Amino acid sequence: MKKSINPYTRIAAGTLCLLPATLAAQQRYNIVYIMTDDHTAQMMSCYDGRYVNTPNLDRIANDGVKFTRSYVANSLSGPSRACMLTGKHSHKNGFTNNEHGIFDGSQQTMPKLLQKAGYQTAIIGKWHLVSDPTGFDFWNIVPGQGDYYNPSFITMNKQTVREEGYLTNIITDKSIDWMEHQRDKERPFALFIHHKACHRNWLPELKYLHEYEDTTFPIPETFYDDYATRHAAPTQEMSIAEDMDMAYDIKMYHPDVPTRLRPNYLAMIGRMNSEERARYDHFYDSLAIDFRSRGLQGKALAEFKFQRYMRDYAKVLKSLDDNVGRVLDYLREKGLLENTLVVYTSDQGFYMGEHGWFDKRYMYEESLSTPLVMHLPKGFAARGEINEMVQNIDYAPTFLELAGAEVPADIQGRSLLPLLRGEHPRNWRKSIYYHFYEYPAEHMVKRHFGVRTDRYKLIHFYRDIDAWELYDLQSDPHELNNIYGQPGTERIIKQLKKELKKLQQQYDDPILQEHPL
Ligand code: SGN
Ligand code: CA
Repeated sequence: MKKSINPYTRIAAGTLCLLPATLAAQQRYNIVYIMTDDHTAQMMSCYDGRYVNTPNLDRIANDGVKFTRSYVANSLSGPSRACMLTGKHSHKNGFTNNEHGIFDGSQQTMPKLLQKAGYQTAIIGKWHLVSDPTGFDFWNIVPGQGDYYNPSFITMNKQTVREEGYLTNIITDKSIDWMEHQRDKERPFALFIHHKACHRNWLPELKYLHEYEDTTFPIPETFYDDYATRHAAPTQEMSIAEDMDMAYDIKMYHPDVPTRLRPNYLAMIGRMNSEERARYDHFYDSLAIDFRSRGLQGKALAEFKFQRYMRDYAKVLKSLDDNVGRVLDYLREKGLLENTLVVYTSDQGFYMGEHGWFDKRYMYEESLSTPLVMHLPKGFAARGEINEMVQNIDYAPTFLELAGAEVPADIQGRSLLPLLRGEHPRNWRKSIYYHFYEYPAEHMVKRHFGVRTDRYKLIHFYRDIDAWELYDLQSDPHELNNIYGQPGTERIIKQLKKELKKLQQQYDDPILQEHPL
C-alpha cells in the first residue's frame, strides 16, 4: 500500500544526508500547508459560486487539484489539528475535544518524522493544542484562538509579544519572512501557515469594512429547518436566530443593552488603537443606529442577523484570499512553486445558515466536509477534480511519503500521492469514519459517531441520548429526512452498521466496547 513515488523516496532518510546538500534540496519537495479556521466550501468560489469570489484560493485549484469529497474526522479545531499532525483519529492521538484536550507533544508526529528525514519545519499562527509545539524548528503561535486586531504571539522562548496590524496579514508576513530569511535554503522545508480567519467573531480588516455591504446573500433553502425526524438537532445552541450574540457576533452594540458575550467583544475591539477604533465604531455604530430604528422581530430579525454574519465572514475571507495570493506569488517569484506542494484546507467546514446555523461539530455535510485544494509540484500529473473520499488523517502520510520518509504502520490515514499522480486505486476507501466528542459544551451538539459512504450516512448519537439517523444523500442531499427505521431501510442499515463496525475495529476505537454494534 505504501508504494514509493519517485526515485528519491527509495532512498532511506539517512542516506539523503549523504547527498550533496544542494542536490538534496533541489530534488526534494517542499511543503507549504495553509490551513484556515472555519472556512467552508460554500464560501470558496471554486466549490460554490453563490456567495463570494476567492480568486487566489481558486488559483490553487485551477492550476492543480480540487478534492470534491474531503472530510474531517472530528469537526472541531484542536481535534482536527491533532489528526493532521499525527495521521490518526482522535481516540488514538488523545485530543478528542477543545475543552479538556492537551496535546501530548511527546507522541510521534508527522513534523517530527519530517525533521528526521532532513526537513526544516515551521508553524506560524493558530496552534490551539495547549501544550507547546514539538517537532518544529521554528514556531510562532497565537495564544488560544488569537486576536484579529493587534494580536499577541508566543515566541519559542515563551515570550508573549503584541504585534501591530491585522492577524491574517501578520501571519503571512511572518511566513514569508521565515521562507526568505530564516530557513536554511540548502534543505527542503515544510511550513505550516495556520490562520485564525475565518473564525468567530469575524472581525474584518479595517480597509474591508465596507466590502459586501451592497450584497444581499441568498438565504439557504434549509434556513428555516424545523428539525422534524432528527433527534439531536433541536437541542443544539448554534442557531443564528437564537444563539448569535447581538454585540459579539452581529456587532449591533448598544451601551445600555448588555449581552452575554459583550465583555468578550469589548476586549477584542479594545485591542485597536484610538484611530482604528474610531474607524471601526464609525462603521458599525451607524449600522447599529439604523438597526435599532427598524425594530426588527422574528424572521426579519433572523434574516438581518444572517446578512450581517455573511457580510462580516466574507470580509474576513477577503483578507485571507489576498494573503494566500501573496504566498503563491512569493513562491512563484522565488522559483519555488515547481518544487513545492501547496495545500490549502480548513480545520473543518461550517454552517452558513444551513439548518439555521453557524458553527460546525455535526457529521452533516457542511461541517463534515472541508475545502481541500492543492498546487502540485512538477512530476504529479493529476489536474482538476479528485473525487475519491479523503480525510484529514491522510495529510501526514502524504507529506511523509512526499518527503521520502517511511510512513509508520500505526498511522491511520492513507497517502494521497497515488491520487496526485492521477491514479485511481481500486482499493481506495469506500467509506469514512467520524467521531465527535465535545459534549456537554458550548453549542450543545451531542456526542456522535458515524460512517459515510458514497451514497449513505449513518450516525449514532449517544451519551444522554440513544438515537440513530440515516440519510440517503442522493435523494436528500440536505439531510432533512432521517429515514432510519423506515420500512425498506433494514438491509442498508445492516450493511452500514457492518461497515461502521469494521471501521471502528480497523481504527481501534474503544467506543465499540461501550456501544457494541
Ligand atoms: C470558541 C467559540 C465557539 C466555537 C469554538 C470552537 N466561541 O469557543 O463558537 O465553536 O471556539 O471553535 S467564542 O465565544 O469564543 O467565539 S474551533 O474552531 O476553535 O474549534
Ligand atoms: Ca475551526
